[in-house]
Amino acid sequence: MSSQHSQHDDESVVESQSVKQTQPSSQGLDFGREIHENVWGSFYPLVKDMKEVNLFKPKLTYRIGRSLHNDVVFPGYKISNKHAEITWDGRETKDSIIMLKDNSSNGTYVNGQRLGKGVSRILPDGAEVAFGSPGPSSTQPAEDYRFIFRHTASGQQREDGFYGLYDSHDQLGRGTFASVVRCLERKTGILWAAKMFSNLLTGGGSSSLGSRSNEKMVSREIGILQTLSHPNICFLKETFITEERKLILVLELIEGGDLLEYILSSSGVSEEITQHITYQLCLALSYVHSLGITHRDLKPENILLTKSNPPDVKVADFGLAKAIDSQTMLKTMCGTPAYLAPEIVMQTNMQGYDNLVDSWSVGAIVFSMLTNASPFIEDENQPDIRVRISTRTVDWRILREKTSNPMSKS
Ligand code: PIT
Repeated sequence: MSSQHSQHDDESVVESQSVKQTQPSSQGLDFGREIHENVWGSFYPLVKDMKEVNLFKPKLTYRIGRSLHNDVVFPGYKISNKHAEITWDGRETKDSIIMLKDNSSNGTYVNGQRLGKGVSRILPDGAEVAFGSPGPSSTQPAEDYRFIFRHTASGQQREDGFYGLYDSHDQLGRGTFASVVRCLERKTGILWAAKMFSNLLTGGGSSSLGSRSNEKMVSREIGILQTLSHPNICFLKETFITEERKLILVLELIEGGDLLEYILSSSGVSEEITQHITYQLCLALSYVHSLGITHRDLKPENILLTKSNPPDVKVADFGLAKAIDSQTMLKTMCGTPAYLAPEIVMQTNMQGYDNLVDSWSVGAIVFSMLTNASPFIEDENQPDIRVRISTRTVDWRILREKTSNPMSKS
């Protein structure tokens, strides 16, 4: 166990005698990486300062609960005396099965789903298990008994590469080319976001996706992303290409959702917070522009927010748009690309626009924050998206109505 997880060992998790006897004496083990051959399963806490729980062979069933009669004791007030039971079928093969049984009043949750009192289910490798409540409580942060379960019964360590180094979890978002999932770095216990591309490197046909040159462009772009270091830009930690030639980016985990959700959830953003967000957005843009990088696809969905109040901005999806030509971009767009500058839509090759397109997007985004609406009046019946974007006009009335600036009122 790593030192950062060792502070509250005795209070938070009391393990049975058998656990203590068989636990390897080297407690400086990498978090979750070195799987001891006597361990058939491990619970890795999602909260810092909580100790991991290892389940040792040959004991097949571990009882979990508040009372000291259990093999694993969680002293939380939402934890039942006899909360749950976990059982390994004793097989040392890859297809061995581990069952989790819920005996509790407040619930045992697997990947957010409550099992129900008396109900057992197979516990897969990498599942998130929560005891007592599905997520952290805002009033009782110490009452967070959420873990990632690793099924290690076969004693096999996973290969290196993304799936060897990380456990992937719940989905954070889904786009046209990729989905983003929360993941746990086994070595450190740090949570990250993994953006998994479906076919960016392997797609084929007439589209520009999937060609070798496209792959090169993506790699070059990733190289740029890795050099970016700014508090308002989502940090790219590392990248992987899987055997199926799928691209995975490991990114800073930002848990406050995106700006689109934020605007919609509060039906628009106050001027004060709009100012706060816009300022940070401009800091990020000024930084990347100074490095000769243009985002080109800025929109509220690509602006991630931290959970703080007011939220801080982390711009995401830098540069990947470059790997996809404008034709493909237009084809894959849903609805109206309100934040896209007309010169991007009108251009026929990849040249001819610059950093100003990001400024255009900032304007449209500010408008959306203040009004909870798109800035443009456009012909919804116009089938050609190029004509539609280049002929639309700005609906200033709605901005005048919503903002408090007396100068803007007519
Ligand atoms: C998160 C949460 C989330 C999405 C992302 C990160 C994505 C970040 C990102 C994606 C990119 C890129 C830079 C950052 O180039 O829902 O923590 O393609």
